[in-house]
Amino acid sequence: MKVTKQILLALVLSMVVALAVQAQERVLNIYHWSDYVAPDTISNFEKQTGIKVIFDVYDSNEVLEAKLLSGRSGYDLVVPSNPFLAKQIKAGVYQKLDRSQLPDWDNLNKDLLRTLEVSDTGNQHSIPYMWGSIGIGYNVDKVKAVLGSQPMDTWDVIFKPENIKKLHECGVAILDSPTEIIPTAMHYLGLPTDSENPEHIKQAEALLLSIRPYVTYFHSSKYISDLASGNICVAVGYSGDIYQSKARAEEGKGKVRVAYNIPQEGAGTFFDMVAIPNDAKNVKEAHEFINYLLQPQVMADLTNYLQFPNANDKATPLVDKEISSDPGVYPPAELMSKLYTFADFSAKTQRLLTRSWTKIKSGK
Ligand code: N2P
Repeated sequence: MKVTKQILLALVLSMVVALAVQAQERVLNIYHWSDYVAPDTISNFEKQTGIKVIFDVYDSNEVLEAKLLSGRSGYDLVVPSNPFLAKQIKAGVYQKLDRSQLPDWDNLNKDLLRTLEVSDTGNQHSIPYMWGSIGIGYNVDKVKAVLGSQPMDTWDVIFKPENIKKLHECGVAILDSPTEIIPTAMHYLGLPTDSENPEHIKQAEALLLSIRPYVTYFHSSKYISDLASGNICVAVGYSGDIYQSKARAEEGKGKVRVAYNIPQEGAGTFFDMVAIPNDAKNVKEAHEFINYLLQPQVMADLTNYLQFPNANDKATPLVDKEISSDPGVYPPAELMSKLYTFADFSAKTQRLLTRSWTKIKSGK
């Protein structure tokens, strides 16, 4: 009898301790793009707040969307690109942000916020994280050896079979992203990039099929290291990711020289948006993280490391001059006017794009 009492007491005590620890430990589950934070972004937040961050990554909107629509994602914070955000808001995936928990909201650029209302009316569910373009990254020396004097600031490099055929010798990667690459092909053909006309999608598909034999692979993150190491010589990729590749190449003894161009015909831009799913468990912690992202120094550090522009006005003076004056990162007005955003396609068009993409990838 005595022993049982002692055991019972010990059990109760250990339960109390466990509960106390649990009550103390605040956590935040983030699902974010790969290669999209600076080395100390998360650890600094943890140090400042005592919140433990569980950080998982994806490299495509499609992967994130599948998780979100499957019901319980288990995440407190996610970062879709704006057309996907729009669709997911309509599907009821996100909760409204509580601005009273975001005292630094005013640091955001008001013009950009207005523009982003096309995806999120009143900016009620999201804040912009970073943005960028989809252009051409390349290995300066290898490409010159293969293409000679062919200029690299044009989509002809990719979409003219005679060019890409030569580049195939040293390796070509293209983003595995139907909603971004099919409109890029439509734009090259002079078609509206938000067209839902199946004929237009067919034409883009035909163009992509014509270059398919010369594409080494479709993938949305592998090209960063492959371009840096010289495994491939061209990548149609996200601007900042190509700059990260360039930085990695420079660290690796500087043998590979990587450059990035926004083609002069224009290019697509994406805006990645931070939002809180409806079923998030740690909503207060999610708001704390969003407000942390609104700090000018945090955002400037991110841009300085990742070389994606941000939407925080107060961060701009803190961005390295070398980066803010680079036309591939911050496009000058003339180039800016040729950039377009990707459309929020209807479910029907989305299905057409997915079907088309499967054909393109398999080359049939
Ligand atoms: C980070 C890529 C983020 C840009 N690796 C794509 N939206």
